[in-house]
Amino acid sequence: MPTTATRNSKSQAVTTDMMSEVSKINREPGAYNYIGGKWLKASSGESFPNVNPATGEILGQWPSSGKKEVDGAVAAAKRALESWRKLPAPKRAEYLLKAHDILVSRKEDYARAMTQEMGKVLKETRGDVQEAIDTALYFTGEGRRLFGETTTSELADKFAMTVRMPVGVCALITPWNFPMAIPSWKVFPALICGNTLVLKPASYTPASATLLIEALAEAGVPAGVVNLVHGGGGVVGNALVEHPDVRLVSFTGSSDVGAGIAARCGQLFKKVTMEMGGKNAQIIMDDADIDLAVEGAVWGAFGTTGQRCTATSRIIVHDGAYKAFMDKFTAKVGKLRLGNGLDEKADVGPLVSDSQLKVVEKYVAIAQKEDKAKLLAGGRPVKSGDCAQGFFYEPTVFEGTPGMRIAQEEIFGPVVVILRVKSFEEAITVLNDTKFGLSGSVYTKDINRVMKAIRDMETGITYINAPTIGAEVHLPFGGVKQTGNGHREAGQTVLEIYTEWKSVFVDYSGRLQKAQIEDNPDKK
Ligand code: UN1
Repeated sequence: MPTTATRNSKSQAVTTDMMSEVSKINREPGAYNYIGGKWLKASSGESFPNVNPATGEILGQWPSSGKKEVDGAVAAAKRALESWRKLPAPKRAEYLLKAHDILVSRKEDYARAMTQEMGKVLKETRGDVQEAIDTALYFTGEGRRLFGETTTSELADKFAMTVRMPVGVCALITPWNFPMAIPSWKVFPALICGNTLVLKPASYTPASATLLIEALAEAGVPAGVVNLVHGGGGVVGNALVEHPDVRLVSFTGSSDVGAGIAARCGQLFKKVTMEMGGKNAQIIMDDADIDLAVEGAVWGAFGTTGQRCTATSRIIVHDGAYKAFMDKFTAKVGKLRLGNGLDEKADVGPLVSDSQLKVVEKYVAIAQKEDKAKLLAGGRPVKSGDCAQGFFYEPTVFEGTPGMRIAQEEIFGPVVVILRVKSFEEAITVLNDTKFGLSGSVYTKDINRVMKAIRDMETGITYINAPTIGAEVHLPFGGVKQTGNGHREAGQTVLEIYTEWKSVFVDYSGRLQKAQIEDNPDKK
């Protein structure tokens, strides 16, 4: 997942206040925190710029918040909790449905704004908004489910059931690569379950999260239920984690940051969910449909400029498919068009920032000097023509071996490594040879291999004849090993995150019955 990095501010060119074009809120300039139902600036008066990674333009100034804003937001969320948790879930769902309708009606405007601040191409930011729309609708429906269970009691005249309770005030810390979808995965289920929340979005993509929160504010969600605080992870994120009234922290981001948050939440006895790194692989067997596998590999590796936690960063090719696959794959990679994501002709946008570009440069240097991998395509930043001012890097392909650093460490950029194998068994072993376990894919027509892949891949998501990216919101999302800490977002499984179970016993015998101590009295 994305690393937290310092924003590059070398190219401080034209200022275009992008939010004034897309937002429907009439606000003071820079008042993008949403606390207790009010749009506010940071009390320090300080701000940070939002930079378009394709052009270097500054798109706006965002509040650099501190502990004061966090305290205000958590206090507002705590105050709002009493009435929000008691509002029947179908009523809570009505707000979600209104927010859904707003997102549908503004999808195109929001996607354009998101491409400007994040860089990925328009068809992908449209998909990002669509993922938020799908999530809103799915959890609207959940308002009339939120099922518990009824069961029998071991004692006579006693009824037993389970009910779901909200957890309380939730702190949601989200990344820049899916700047609306990932906040929506957390915000909508948290709300439908009766929690109140404070969202801290990545500082590379403050507008996308703000537009999502605007939709909820406009839908009439009561003041304090949803709060938004912008600023750095070191200040705002930490203050949220430390705050005694925050009961749950849900984090998506880099493994380094996640490990620190998880450890601290452990000490503080907070519920904590993590979604972090991936080193996802696509296997291409000798019986695969090669054209399909090529198309999938290009999309999986270079979609979102490789900046997905589900991105394909290793391609495991069987000897029998090697020549046919490699010829077509490298040819197709060479034809990918880099450009500003607003240009419908661009296939691949820039990296999100100069520091992310530097991470890619660092790994390409490691691949060549330390790993001694063979460079097959790309390998250079692009600093000319339409790409002159942005953070662009050529789609890059190496051939290497499983132990190399580029085959083990998450790069989060347009770099993929080819690993050649001799058998299906070896392919699965190589796929599993990583500390991560998010997503994996196999291209084959052999049903026995398909079933073995489903059984043996150590991943939270497995694709058959499809790339490693493309999860849908009604199925669990997350991974095994160091990708996470055992939770799953999306689908029904996310309810396990945003609710606590309560077991309820109703004794209608009119006398004291002692579980485990007395037998059913009728059988005495
Ligand atoms: C991510 O990579 O951080 O499955 C999220 C996918 C998208 C979500 C990706 N639906 O690729």
